[in-house]
Amino acid sequence: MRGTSSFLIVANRLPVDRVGENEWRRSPGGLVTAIAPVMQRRDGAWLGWTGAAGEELKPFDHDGMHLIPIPLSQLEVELYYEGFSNATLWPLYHDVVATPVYSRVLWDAYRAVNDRFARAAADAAAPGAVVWVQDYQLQLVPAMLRKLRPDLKIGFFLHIPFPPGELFYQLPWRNEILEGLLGADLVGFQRPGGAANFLRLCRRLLGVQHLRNAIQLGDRTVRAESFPISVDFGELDQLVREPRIQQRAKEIRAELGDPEHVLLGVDRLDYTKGIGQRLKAFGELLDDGAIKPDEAVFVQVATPTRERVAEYIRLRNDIELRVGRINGEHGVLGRMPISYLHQSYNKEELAALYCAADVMVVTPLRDGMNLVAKEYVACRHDLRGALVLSEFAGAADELRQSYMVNPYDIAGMKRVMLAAMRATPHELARRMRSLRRRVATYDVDRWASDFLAALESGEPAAPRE
Ligand code: GDG
Repeated sequence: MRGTSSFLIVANRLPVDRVGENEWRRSPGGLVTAIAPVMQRRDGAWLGWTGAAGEELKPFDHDGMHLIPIPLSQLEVELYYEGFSNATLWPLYHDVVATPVYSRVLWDAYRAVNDRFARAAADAAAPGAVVWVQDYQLQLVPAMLRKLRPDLKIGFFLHIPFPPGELFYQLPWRNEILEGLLGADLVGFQRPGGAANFLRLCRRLLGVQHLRNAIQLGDRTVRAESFPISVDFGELDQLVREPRIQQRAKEIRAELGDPEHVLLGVDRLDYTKGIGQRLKAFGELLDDGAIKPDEAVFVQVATPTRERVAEYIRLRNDIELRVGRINGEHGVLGRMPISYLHQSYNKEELAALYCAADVMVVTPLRDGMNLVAKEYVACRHDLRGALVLSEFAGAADELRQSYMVNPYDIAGMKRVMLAAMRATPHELARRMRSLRRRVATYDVDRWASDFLAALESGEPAAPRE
């Protein structure tokens, strides 16, 4: 059977969220924004799960996109999604900052679900179609799909880091994962280091040689390259120029008691994000008297995520204990030094928060890219605001003019946070101007078009400055 779509995205989730019985809203996030126009131009389709277990839906159209739901049972959600994806691969690929779970039951479910995605893609794709598979939940799909449909052009992009051999070797199914990825014509990573790890592991574990970034497999060439993802700079830049957003930013500062310094963290509540480390550093600055409780407020938005996975339940308890201690020790009636919000916000409120923050604190222990850092930069046309950024975020490769920190070094983080708070407007503007130039040039559109151009031409991607 052959389908009719000449461009397919295959991702764990569909790019929509349910808002009513049968009503959908486009999910927030750059990936959809970047890809939607390509979908509309090329008669494209998007395959993915709706997010509800046990739901079987027919394909439907939304917002000019053709959506093909892939069903997952409750048990598959537990084994494939919460299990192998988020309790095995996620910690393994993020420096084992939590201990990965290795279980054959989880692996079997991962393989079965990948197979379902591959079959659905094989059915939907027109002859010679371009298929772009997304992320760590679907690493077996490229090879499974190639077996069913050798006529397709298959790309794969990994949104999270790809680990070095020292860590990847732990995985009992390490060869299967590499073979799965090698089904693609182009395997994309956030950083050059990810591509290098992948090529080296293919050589060591599978014995396939590479010449620069290319592996020759019979008559097929597989390329591995980096394509750092980005944000929709234009959209954010325009949004924050609206008076209602600026007004809201002022209100936020007033609601916080108009402190001299507003520090901000925005993350999914994930153990890779270094939330505990940054709060520890802030708490110690208060303990030391380096900052006075009425001088600074730290706003930490910690969006709920993966709430049924054991490590996330533990993390939430740890963070909330820490926040409680710091606020208990340094708060005064009606004024707390940390404003902790375990909630999700809409795009406008998030943009207003970015505008209200003097210091954006992004301190992951390991992160594929980190879009929050780039969003903050895109929101600061006023050239004020400092970005404190972990050297372990993919974004650190590009955002060289940020205040760089090692999140494991609490003393170093304290020093840099203070320096960011005390920087002169001139210094802030100098850094922010350079950061903005980078994010404006390499936005998410550029990411998608660079990847697709490299996939379709079979040529190496154009070098960046
Ligand atoms: C993975 C990789 C890589 C957060 N809270 C709210 C909200 N967000 C948005 C942010 C940002 C996105 O979620 C988070 O993206 P990150 O890049 O920071 O992190 P991950 O979720 O871990 O993403 C990462 C990314 O994939 C892309 O390849 O950069 O390294 O781990 O856009 O703004 N959005 C809204 N309300 C919230 O409360 N609307």
